[in-house]
Amino acid sequence: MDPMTALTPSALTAAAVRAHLTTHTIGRTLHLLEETMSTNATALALAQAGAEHGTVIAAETQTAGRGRLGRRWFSPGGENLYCSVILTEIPASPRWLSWLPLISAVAVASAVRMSSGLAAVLKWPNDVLLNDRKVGGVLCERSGLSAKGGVVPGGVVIVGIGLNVNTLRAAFPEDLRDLATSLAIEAGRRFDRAALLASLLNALEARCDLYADRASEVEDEYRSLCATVGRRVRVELAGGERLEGRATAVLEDGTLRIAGDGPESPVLALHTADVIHLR
Ligand code: BT5
Repeated sequence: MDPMTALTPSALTAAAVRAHLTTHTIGRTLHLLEETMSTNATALALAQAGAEHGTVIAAETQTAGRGRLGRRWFSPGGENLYCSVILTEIPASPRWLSWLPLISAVAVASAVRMSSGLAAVLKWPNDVLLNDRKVGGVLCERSGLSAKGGVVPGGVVIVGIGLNVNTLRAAFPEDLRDLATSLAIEAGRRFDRAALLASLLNALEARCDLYADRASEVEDEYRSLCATVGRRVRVELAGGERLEGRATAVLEDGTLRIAGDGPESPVLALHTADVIHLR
């Protein structure tokens, strides 16, 4: 049988996800939607209405899936994972807040590795790559409001994860065809999305728990998965300015250190930026 058709794409069901879930909180309340504009927007609204820590919203398709900095996330129906995790109980420390997107990317890469055996790596800050193409992305959004409109410690953080699972090359829009990939494209077979979603949530809870006890272990796991360090990169800075140089380290606050080319060039620590890996 053709491995691409061996597993008929099936709808995500809560029962199928739960069968693989080993978490205590994340995903124990799970809302599966047929369609929404953005699971992050839905999750923010639910969080403000009092949804509990660990609640997960996943959708078969998004009509306005969002990326960082106002960009869009291509979200075709029935093939991939689009999910958002509501976190209300994370410490309000700057270290947690700046590392959470990176920790989440570690969880995605580790779930991909465990489920497929493919060597997922990270591009700073939180792109998940297979063979230099983007297979997943993370968008963390914060709101300082609790159900009653008061500020809660650390507020609410939504961890939004998009992972291309079964989309085939021809189904990507032309502008993404050379930049994006999916597990199916890389592995030559389809994947069970329910098992993958559970594995992703299991990995996220494990990393958050470990971060609470031994933060530097998870930070080092990020560094070991991050393919940006040591690479030559081009950076698009705010205001459209560009810099070329070498990424030398991910620092304690999660920023990326870049040494610009040439003796006069600056050494920068980037908080948010788009980094392009150069050959
Ligand atoms: C991200 O943004 O990578 C974060 C994406 C997070 C999406 C999830 S889906 C569930 C949750 N709900 C939401 O509404 N969002 C989250 P960024 O680093 O800005 O990357 C966006 C860029 O990636 C786009 O400008 C495209 O170039 C590219 N892109 C868009 N869709 C893609 C896809 N499906 N696969 C790979 N690359 C894509």
